[in-house]
Amino acid sequence: MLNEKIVVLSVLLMLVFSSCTKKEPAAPSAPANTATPGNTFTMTDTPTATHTGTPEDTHTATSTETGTATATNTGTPTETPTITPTMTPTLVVIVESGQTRRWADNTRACSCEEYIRPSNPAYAYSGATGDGVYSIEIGGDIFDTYCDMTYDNGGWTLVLLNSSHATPPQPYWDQVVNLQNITGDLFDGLTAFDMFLGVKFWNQLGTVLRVEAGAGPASLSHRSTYTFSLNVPDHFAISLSNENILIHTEGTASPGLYTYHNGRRLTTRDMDNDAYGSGNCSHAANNTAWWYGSCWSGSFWGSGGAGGSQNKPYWTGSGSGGEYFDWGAMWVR
Ligand SMILES: [Ca+2]
Ligand SMILES: [Ca+2]
Repeated sequence: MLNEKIVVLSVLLMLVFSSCTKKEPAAPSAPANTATPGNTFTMTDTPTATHTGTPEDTHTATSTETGTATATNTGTPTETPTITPTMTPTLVVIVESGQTRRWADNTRACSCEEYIRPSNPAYAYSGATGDGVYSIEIGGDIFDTYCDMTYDNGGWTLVLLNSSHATPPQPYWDQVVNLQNITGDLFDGLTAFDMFLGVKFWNQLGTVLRVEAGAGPASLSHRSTYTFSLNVPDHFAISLSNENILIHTEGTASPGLYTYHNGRRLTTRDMDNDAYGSGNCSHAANNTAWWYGSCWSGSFWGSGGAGGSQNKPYWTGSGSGGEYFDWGAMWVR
């Protein structure tokens, strides 16, 4: 019974409280904004920017483009080319003055080789060319001598000559070293004088010695060439090598100058540098200067006019058995 009362009471209580707490939602109010969707609005802003900081930016631009540009010109060129004329320089040639030759500007070459093949391109072997007497200047010393401008391309300077038409020079040491020792007439052809050019000049004229002998310059029996030099501090001792026999029509091919006198020192009447222990070989050969040994076999002065030998150029030997000729010469190139 009690339980039934509680249930009833609970139902009543539930009904009472339920009726006072139930609340209906308020009706929605009309929206304040009545804009219709679909309208277009344009907003106009005025942006304001404030830049602060240090405006010292550094910008680096890098280009890495490569390629080849090709252009082809077409049309008619209208430029007129400018032609610069090539000037032909006036070369200094050879002139003959008196009985000798020199350069037209009054200077002189230092050898016959320098005349025919001048190292200075301003000079030319032209004008009064050919075989004959030329003026040579070496270290301020001037002398006239023959140039052979014909044989084997020319350029040969005469340094020693023994012609049968003159007596040999008899130079003292200073003379055979420094001077041009001449007897006879230098300007009357290659058979009219004897000459021993100062040996201090020989090395300046070239490195090849040409030795020849015969009845005359146009009728040779011998001709040979050598690589040569004179040893100045050793009394101008002569040094010959690389023999080349070019003409040999009789007798011995090699001259005594090469087979006997090569390497010997020069001796004069006042300077005994020979290998003869009993005196001066020059005194036995009429004071002629030569590269004496003890004493000679093939001196181009022969006896010099003394003793029993010929006063002529010897190719080899001495005395009556030697091979001698009327004419002998030495040239350097
Ligand atoms: Ca002579
Ligand atoms: Ca001696």
